Formats: sequence, structure tokens, C-alpha cells
Amino acid sequence: MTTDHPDFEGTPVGRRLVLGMLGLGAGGLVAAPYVQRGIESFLGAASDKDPTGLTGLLPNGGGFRYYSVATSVPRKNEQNYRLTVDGLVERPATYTLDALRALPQNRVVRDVQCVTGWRVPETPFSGVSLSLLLDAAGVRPEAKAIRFTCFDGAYSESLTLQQARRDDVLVCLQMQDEPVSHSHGGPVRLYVAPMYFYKSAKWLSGITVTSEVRPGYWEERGYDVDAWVGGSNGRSDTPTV
Ligand SMILES: Nc1nc2c(c(=O)[nH]1)N[C@H]1C(S)=C(S)[C@@H](COP(=O)(O)O)O[C@H]1N2
Ligand SMILES: [Mo]
Repeated sequence: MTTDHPDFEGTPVGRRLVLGMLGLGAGGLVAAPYVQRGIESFLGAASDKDPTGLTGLLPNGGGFRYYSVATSVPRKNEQNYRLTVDGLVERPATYTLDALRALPQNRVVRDVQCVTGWRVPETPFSGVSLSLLLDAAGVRPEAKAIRFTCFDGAYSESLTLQQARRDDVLVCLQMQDEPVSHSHGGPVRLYVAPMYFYKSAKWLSGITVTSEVRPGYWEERGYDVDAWVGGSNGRSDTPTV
């Protein structure tokens, strides 16, 4: 069975992951439906109570857990990274990393909250306001929502246009005041400060303006589309932060 993540920084984690899970024992494990095929077959039938939880069992510094629904994610850098803005806009655009860096940067410091329970207090994220990119593209009147896509080829997310225009929603180039690392979704990830962290799509490559919300990866698998932290996973209409 091959479960290593050779694309992640540092040593491959798959073997440590499996060993960690063995250490927890079946009772401590809430497995994920998405996980690498090898792990799934290794575990047998998986519970889906905690769909984002499995790679979260990895030990790591800083309280963060690294998640990816894709087994392998290509690395992107100054040369080959591109972010496209398209859909219901007047001026579709493609940004390089340098082009994004040249735009005004905002810094937001909030608690990161994963819906599975872990939390990292007071984490700085900085980057370009999503609303700035939307304004630059010229959102058409019939637009209602945004769909985010990722160069992992698997993940997606969504926001309403109103949510997307908040000033604490960033196309993020820095996390913890360092360039966003590959494992955290670099070089560019979304950061939706007031919502559960599954909204903050890693390896962001596409921003498409749409006429209605199209549920994202986890939302198609049962998570709430409106993911305000504290809103019992999204049932309230107003943010609590
Ligand atoms: N592309 C992509 N983005 C993603 C995910 C993912 O699997 N793939 N997982 C989400 C979830 S559930 C969480 S909690 C955070 C985890 O971010 P981190 O790996 O930087 O801690 O990323 C979110 N964005
Ligand atoms: Mo998560």
C-alpha cells in the first residue's frame, strides 16, 4: 500500500499517518470518506462522522493540521502559478504571483477554526482582498456567487457574492507572516476569516463568478454552505466574529 505524500514538505507523512492511526486504535478514529485509497482499504469501512479529520491526525507544529483531499498536489511557483478570474465578469483576468504581490495587501489576524474541533488562535493571514480582484474584473449585475477551484484538481469552494466582498476574505499569499507553504496551500490559498477553515481553499487557481452558489467539495458531502464559525456549522445568517 502506498500512502506517502511525497509532494508535501519535509518527509513523507503517509507512514507516520498510518502508524499514528494504529496508535489511536479504532475507538479513537473517525475516518474520512475521501482518504487516500490505500488507507481506506487498510482501514476497511470508514465512518464519515469526521470527513476532514484523517490527515489531521498528523503531528505537526503550531497546532495546524494539514489537509488535502488529493493524494498528490503539484508544486507551483513564481514561474508556473496562475490565478484566473472569470465567469460573469466584464474583464476576465489571469494573475501571476508577482502580479498578486504588486497589489495592495491586507493582513487579518483571527482564530483559525476547523469544523472538526481544532483551533489555532490569532493567526495572521495576508494577501489581496478578494473584493479588489472582483472589482478589477467587473462583476456583472446578474452575478450572485463565487466558485473557487484549486490546482490539486479536486477541491472547490463557494461563497455568496455578499460574503465574498467582506474585507476579511483574502486571496492569501502569507500565513503566519511567511509565504504560504505548499502544505498549507501555497503559493496562494483563500482565507475566509469568519468561517470554518474548510472554506479557505488551498492551492487556489480559479475564481469564477456565477449566477448561483454551487456547493463546494465538502458541501457536496454534507457540510453547510454557510459556514460561519459559531453558527452551528452555518445555520445562522450572520457571522459571530
Ligand atoms: N484544496 C484544498 N483546500 C482545503 C482542504 C483540502 O483538502 N484541499 N481542506 C480544508 C479544510 S477541511 C481545512 S480545516 C483547511 C486546512 O488547512 P491547513 O491544511 O493549512 O491546516 O483547508 C481547507 N482547504
Ligand atoms: Mo477542516
